[in-house]
Amino acid sequence: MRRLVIASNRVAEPGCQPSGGLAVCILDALRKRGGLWFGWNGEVIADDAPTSVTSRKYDDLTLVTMPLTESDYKEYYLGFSNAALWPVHHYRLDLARFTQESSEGYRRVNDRFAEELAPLLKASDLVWVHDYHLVPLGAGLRTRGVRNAIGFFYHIPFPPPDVLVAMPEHEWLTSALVEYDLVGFQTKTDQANFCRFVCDFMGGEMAAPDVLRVSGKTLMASVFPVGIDVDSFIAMARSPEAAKRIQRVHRAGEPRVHIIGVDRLDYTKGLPDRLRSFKRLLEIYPQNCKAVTLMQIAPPTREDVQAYADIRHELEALSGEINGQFGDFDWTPVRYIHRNVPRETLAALYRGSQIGLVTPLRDGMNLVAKEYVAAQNEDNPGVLILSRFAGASEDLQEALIVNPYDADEVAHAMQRAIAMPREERIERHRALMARLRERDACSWMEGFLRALDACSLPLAA
Ligand code: GDG
Repeated sequence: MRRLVIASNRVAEPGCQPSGGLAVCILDALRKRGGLWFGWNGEVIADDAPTSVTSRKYDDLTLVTMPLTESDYKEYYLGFSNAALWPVHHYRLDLARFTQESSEGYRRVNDRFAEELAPLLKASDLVWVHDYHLVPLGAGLRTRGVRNAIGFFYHIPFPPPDVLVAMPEHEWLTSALVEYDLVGFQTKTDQANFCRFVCDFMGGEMAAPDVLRVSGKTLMASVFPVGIDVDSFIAMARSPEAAKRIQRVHRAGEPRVHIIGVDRLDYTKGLPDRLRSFKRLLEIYPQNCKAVTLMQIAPPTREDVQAYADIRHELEALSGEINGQFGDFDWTPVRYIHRNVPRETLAALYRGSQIGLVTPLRDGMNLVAKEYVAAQNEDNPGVLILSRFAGASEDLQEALIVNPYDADEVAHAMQRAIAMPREERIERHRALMARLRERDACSWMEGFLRALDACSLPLAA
């Protein structure tokens, strides 16, 4: 079996409990195959400090990490990655900030990563690069003579060509992208946007389904929807500790219906729109007053980027407004928690909530939707309300699919979920669970690696 080399912006610590099914799966695969995980260690050091690489071995797994300097952090991470690429890829040109400085920082860090990673590679390694921070890493490895099969996975959406071309660096970025042997996407829409860009703007052509020919090269562009580690989530949600947590939240006299939202506090997640929809629920269906509570968990993220500070203020104002207008001494309509909550608590909160409200304005996949489904009691499951703009909606069609921009539509969906008979909830949940199992975290990983393996030259016997 070929050794697996993973490069991602951040590297998870094998000692600590990884925060997502994805990290668990990557670590698992790396341990099984033996492998190397390369990326930023999360540290930010002074500009004049040496940026040395640290290598640590855990049996067959090697973690190779390096810090970022203050300028790297500002220009590569906060700047180009999170204030330019992230909004553009989520169709938010209005929030994108392009500066010469940040694009240079992005090139510099990717170049440094390529310089450090290239000498660590063996000829037979499979190299898998993750996400928008590291688009040019593959091209950087190629210029350093690396001929291995290199794959790239886009965790976020790939925008339509008309949106992408508004980004000053789009030609450079896409010419780096086609240096990969395999580019993976979450959905057919993302894949189609990419293929359309390559054909209409780069003079490429579709040589076969999923196969592109451009600038004398051939590459695969395929769909691999990310999944979750279903069984570990079920186990967490069914544990006796989870049952105790649910009981604590559902104290006697508390509302009958609990709605839950869990999202990093990011403008792509549609949180203000979600609160406005909840407000509409209380206005259109006043019988829900004192009977329904929305718990929104929104841990802080990228707070040094202005757009994130703005969304926080908007959300605090909106939840205050709703609680002020509708709340009573014995009922708080919105419970807003701006903190990171332990994963086990999340699983319990999902299970104890009759509605999972997942309404991003644009999302690559959205794992919360899948976690909510996995955590439900199959004999009396809750209802998932899911935005049509989350990648997960391509698969999870048995959810109540909504347009998150239409507050009334989402309010009606909440009312429908509140009134939904148990048999219908069970039927929908069963179908959703089957899809979750069909496409879980490990099958995502294995599917991508199989396709990447097929791009490699045969191993010598
Ligand atoms: C990107 C793409 C794509 C959230 N709050 C807490 C917490 N979480 C966990 C959730 C879930 C994860 O974070 C969030 O995953 P999402 O998929 O919803 O969103 P992004 O972070 O934007 O991820 C996305 C994903 O990559 C994978 O490819 O699906 O579209 O944007 O697992 O449970 N976990 C804990 N405390 C919290 O407060 N412990």
